Order: sequence, then C-alpha cells, then structure tokens
Amino acid sequence: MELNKLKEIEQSALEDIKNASNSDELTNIRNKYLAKKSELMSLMSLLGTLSLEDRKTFGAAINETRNHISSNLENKFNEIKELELNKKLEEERIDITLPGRNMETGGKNPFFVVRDEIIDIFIGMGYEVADGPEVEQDHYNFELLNIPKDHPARDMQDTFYISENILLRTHTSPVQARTMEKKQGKPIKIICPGKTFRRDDDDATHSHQFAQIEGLVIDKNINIGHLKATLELFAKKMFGEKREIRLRPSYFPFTEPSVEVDITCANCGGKGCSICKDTGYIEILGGGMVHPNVLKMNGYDSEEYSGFAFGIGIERVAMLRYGIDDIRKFYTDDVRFLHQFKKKA
Ligand code: 2NL
Repeated sequence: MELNKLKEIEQSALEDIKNASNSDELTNIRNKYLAKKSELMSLMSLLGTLSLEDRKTFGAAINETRNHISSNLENKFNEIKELELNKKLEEERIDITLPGRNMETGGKNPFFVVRDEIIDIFIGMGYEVADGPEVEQDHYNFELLNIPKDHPARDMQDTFYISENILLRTHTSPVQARTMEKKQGKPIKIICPGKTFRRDDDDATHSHQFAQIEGLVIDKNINIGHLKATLELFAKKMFGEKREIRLRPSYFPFTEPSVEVDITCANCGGKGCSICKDTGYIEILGGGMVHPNVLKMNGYDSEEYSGFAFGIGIERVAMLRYGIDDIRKFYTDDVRFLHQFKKKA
C-alpha cells in the first residue's frame, strides 16, 4: 500500500472539483470519490491486512484524504450555489421601478344608494321590510286592492300577463296584501321595496321595469296626520331639513282619501324656477288612507282598524336627488355614468 496512491486520488479529485461548473457535476464527483464503492473507500477494506502500525498511519491518511476532498467539495458546492443563484436572479429580474397596474373599482349604482337610504330611514321609524313574488296572481295584484275588473290598469296594454290570472306585478302592493293575509287582523308596519313592471314604451322618464318602495301601517286610531308626519320626516331626511311638504287631493282605487305629496323645490327653495316649472313644488310620491274595502277584503274590521299607505318610485327619487335626466341610465351600466357616484376613498 502506498501513500502515493492516496495522493494521486486526492490530486485527481481536486482537479475534477476545480473544473466542475455546476452542482450536477459536483454530485457525480462526490459519488466517484467518496461513495462506498469508490476507489478511496475500497482502500479501507485493505486496512485489515496491515500491521497495527501501518494500519494507524494508513487509516489516518485515508481519513485525511477523504476530509480534504470533502471540504473542497463543500466549498465548491457553496461557490456554485451562489453563482447559480446570482444567474437565476439576473435572468428572472423584475423591474420594480415600473408603475403598477391600477385595478379600477366600481361605484355603487345610485339606484341602490337611494334604495338603501330610503329603507334605512323607514327602519329608523320602526318599519319591517317585507318582500314577495314578482310573478303574481291577479288576485293579490288587483283583486285585493280594490282594482275593479274593468280598470284600465288591468288592460293587456298596461300589464305583462303570463296567463289569464298570472302576471308581472304592477306595484309592490301584493306584498302588502300577502302580509295582511298572514297577520290575520293584527297591526302592521312594513315597507316593501322591489321591482315592478308595466307595459310602456321606454323613454327618458318611462321604463317597463322600475322599482317601488311601498309602506303600509295598520292599527287602531291611525289617521291622515300620521301619514303626513311620516312623509314629512321622510322628505326632510331624504332631501334636506329645509324641505316642506304639501298634500294635494288625488285618486287611487286602494286609498280614500288619496293624496299626491310634493316637496318644496330644493333648487329655488319654493320661489319658482325652471326645475319646478315655476310652481315651487316637486311631486315625489303618492299615498292615502287604506280604503275600507281593502281593509275588509284583507281580513281587517274597518270599524276598528284604519291605516295609511304610500308608494315611492325609487328611480324618481334618485333622479331628483342626483339631477339624473334619463331613467335608462340606471339599467345600462355605462361606467362613465357609474363612476360619477363613486365614493372617494
Ligand atoms: C304612487 C302611489 C301608492 C299605495 C301606493 C297601497 C297599498 C295597499 C293598500 C293601500 Cl296594500 N295602498 N299602496 C297607496 C297609495 C299610493 O303609490 O304614486 N307610487 C309611486
């Protein structure tokens, strides 16, 4: 056994390590020189044939060679790893100086802004929110609301019929009729927000689909003063504390008496201008005292109970509130329109 042989192996290994240019090559070198079946390790098995003295010397020399090769490998590994990392960083370089891409966020459609505000105002007065089907029976949409068989609203020209007795509701009143049915003569205080449908040629102020919030209060001793106070509070909360309201006589089949409700014009304060067509007032909604026939048909004793009801067109309120001149803008989702109502961050 010769120490020269060890020197040879070591030299050859160090040379190979020096020439290696990537970690795969280094792994092969490690296998070649340090694995169990490598030339160096097979020398170990010869130790048993040597004298004690030689075994010591030669064993130590093998160990030293192995450690030397191993530490060289280790250093080269680290060196190459760093080179490879730097190369990768260079290749996959990200230019962080480029401005980022902006994700445009939308704005809440002013229709929903106003709908939710109206709902909140009435919830603040103790109302519950009710809803019901948009596809309705003639019975709930017309019959229970005192709208007679020959009434023009029932005409095919004005209502979308699914079949003879099924239709798209023309107002949210059927939700109130259904609530009266459920409450069986007990007091009621609800609002019903929802979609409604009428046959119409669409233009800037008409739409075949629009939305209402109707309110209904039934209890003992309810009078028109309650209606007026309720709507006055609503008008001030919605359009500003300075607004006054005015009730004008009107007609609906389901209320008696019936009223149209106007507010003083926010633009001129009531003096008269182009917006209020020189009247000082703007019509915002309709209402009245629930007709005794409606109370009776829906299971209420009209001698003991009375009630008021009102209907608000959501789009109309939103148009007045924001100065929007075309109802179709609520439904066509033009981002140039919607962005105007985006809340500032
Ligand atoms: C309007 C007018 C109104 C009602 C809706 C109603 C509902 C029941 C009983 C009595 Cl269940 N009345 N609703 C009453 C008066 C007017 O709406 O111009 N809406 C936009």
